[in-house]
Amino acid sequence: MNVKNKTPEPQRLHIVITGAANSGKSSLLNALTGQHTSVVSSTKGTTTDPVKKPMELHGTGPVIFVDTAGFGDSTELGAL
Ligand SMILES: Nc1nc2c(ncn2[C@@H]2O[C@H](COP(=O)(O)OP(=O)(O)O)[C@@H](O)[C@H]2O)c(=O)[nH]1
Ligand SMILES: [Mg+2]
Repeated sequence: MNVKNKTPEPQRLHIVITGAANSGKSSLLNALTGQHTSVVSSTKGTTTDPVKKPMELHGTGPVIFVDTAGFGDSTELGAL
């Protein structure tokens, strides 16, 4: 782990991606990080638990992106 990644999670600016199910939240996270951080699927409810990705933002410093399940998931898994 390099020095930049040593900032503990509570001290990082949290940037949370929220919105309706299937609206492209996970796609946005992957675009922002340039990595396949979160699974993208046309199936609602693919993201269940929050997916966290620590990053260093130029001009901002240590942040953590959080991808969420979102709202309006009417599937059986969403109900859980
Ligand atoms: N047309 C279009 N489809 C998108 C876009 N972003 C994501 N998708 C598609 O929308 C579906 C849901 O994307 P996903 O990122 O998993 O949404 P999430 O449920 O909000 O995380 C997938 O089939 C993606 O390929 C976009 O900007 N345009
Ligand atoms: Mg998702």
